[in-house]
This record gives sequence, structure tokens and C-alpha cells, in this order.
Amino acid sequence: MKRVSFLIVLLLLLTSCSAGKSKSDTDKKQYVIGFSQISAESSWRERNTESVLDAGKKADYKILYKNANQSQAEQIKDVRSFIASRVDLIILTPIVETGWKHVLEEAVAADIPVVINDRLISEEDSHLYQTFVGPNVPIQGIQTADFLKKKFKNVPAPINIVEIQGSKDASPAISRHAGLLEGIKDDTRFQMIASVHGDFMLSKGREAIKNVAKSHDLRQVDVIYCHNDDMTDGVVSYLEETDIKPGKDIIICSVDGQQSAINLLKAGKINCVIECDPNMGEMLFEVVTAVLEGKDVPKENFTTGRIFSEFSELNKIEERGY
Ligand code: GYE
Repeated sequence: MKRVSFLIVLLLLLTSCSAGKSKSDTDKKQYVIGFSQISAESSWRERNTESVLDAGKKADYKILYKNANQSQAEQIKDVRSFIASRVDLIILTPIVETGWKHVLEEAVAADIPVVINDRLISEEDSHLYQTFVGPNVPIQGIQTADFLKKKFKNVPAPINIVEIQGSKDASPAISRHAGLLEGIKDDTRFQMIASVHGDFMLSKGREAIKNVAKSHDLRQVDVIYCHNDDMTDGVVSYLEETDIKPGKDIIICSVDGQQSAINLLKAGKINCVIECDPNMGEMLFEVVTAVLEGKDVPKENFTTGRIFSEFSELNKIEERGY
């Protein structure tokens, strides 16, 4: 009998050790995070989604992921569904800057903190979210202007710019436009002769430049400024069907820094790419953790970006991964 109870005690001891986790580990709450993403409009966006989902998993959060297929109405529904499920925190990548007031007020009323990923919402609603993690977009327009001033040093006026903007009312489209204008405002040689939207998509970028060509003689255009690399791919593919040489007859500037753009830069078909890093998942979840732990976090957490151009050492650029 004594021997049997000794064996039982030993068995109990062994099973409690083999679980490998202390009681406090197993009791630790797994937070549930709702992540409302815009869509998969660009390679950049696909990498951004992967980065967020991977980092969330690594940090041991349960992520409820929803893709709104480019619709703000859909995104608002997605956020409401997270509120109804009583998630612990919501990550929102807002497709456009405005129109979030009501749904964010509902999140505040439900005591669910919101962290904004990648794109900003308008200033007046900034009290409705905790913090922002993403690129400092206005700087990207200014960096493009700096490149243009260097490239066109000593070239007489006029220097005609055509701009292919991202999606209408999206914060990176608004700020990349404003950033460029800010950067060239002290140099009157530059003038923007057309500015159209290409929705951050390759096919729409191609369509946009094709439409510009109907109302403008592209031989009079000195610069095309595209708000992202996918649209640049579309623009270059269109120009290559004409007798205009992209990167030579027209200087092309882009934003994002995905592999396709670096390849075009190396081939001399575009001239400048401002890096916008989509790999913000890790930074995002550091911030999410701080918010959930009730710590103070800065209102804006910016990723950094480099400038790749025909003036850079292009063979030093590492594989981009997006
Ligand atoms: O540049 C573009 C994407 O919001 C900064 O959205 C992001 C932009 C990015 O579709 O490629």
C-alpha cells in the first residue's frame, strides 16, 4: 500500500513538471486583437498585412483579421463586429482620412482602445484613438522634391510635373501631394501640370497615365511623380509602348521601395524611389502591448525610410522582400 501511494505521488509530480508551464503561465490571459485592414491593393499592402499578422502571432495575441476590400463602409462594419465581440484592442488601417468619428466613439464607449496602423485619420478625431504607428508621409514628398532639385540643377524653367496620386482622400495621397508641393514651393521652375488618381494600383496607374496622354503631350512632361511603386510599374509599362523612354525622356519618381521599383531603378527606367517600410508589425505590437499594460505611449510612432535614387550605390540595396 505504502509503495502504491509513493507511486501515485511520483506520478502527480511528474505530470505537473511535464506540462512545462507554471500556473501563472497557463492563467495568463491571451488578448484578442481585431485588425481591420484595407485590402490587398498593392504588394506593399500584402507585406504590411503579413508583417502585422506575423508579429501579432509572435507576441502571442489572438488576431481577428478582416480585409475590407477597399470599402470604408465594409471597414466600419468590421470595426463594429470587433466591438460586438468585445475584443481587447482594435488595430485600424483607415482607408481614408475622414468618416471614422461615429464608429470610433462606439469603441471609446465600449472601452476598447484603438491603435491606428499605417494611414492617419483627420486631426479632429485624433482624441478617439490611442496612438499611430506608420510612416511619416509628408517627408516623402519633400524628399522627392529634394531629389528633383538636385536632378534638375541648372535646368531652366519650366519643369513640368505630372502626378499620379494614390486613392482619393487617403492620408498618404493627401500628404504625398502636399509634401511635394511644400518641397518645390521655393523653386518656381517646377509646375504641376496634371494630377490624377491611380488608387495605388498597377492597372489604375497605367490607365491614369494613358488618360493624361489624351489631354497632354507627354513629350512636354519632364517628371512623373507616382505615389506608389505599383502605379509606377503601370506607368512604365505604358511608356514602354510609346517612343518615350522612361527614366531618360521623363524622370520618374516613386514611393515604397518594393523590389519591382528597385529593379526599374537599376535598369535606369526610373530615377528615384522613396522607401516606405511596410514591415511595421513589430513596432506596432510593442505599442499595442504598452497600451494594454496602461503605459503612456507617444501619439505618433514613425517608421523610417531611405532614399534610393540614381545618385545612390544601387548594388548595396538588399533584397526587399516585398
Ligand atoms: O504606399 C501603398 C499602399 O498607405 C503608405 O498604401 C500606404 C500606401 C503605400 O497601397 O503602396
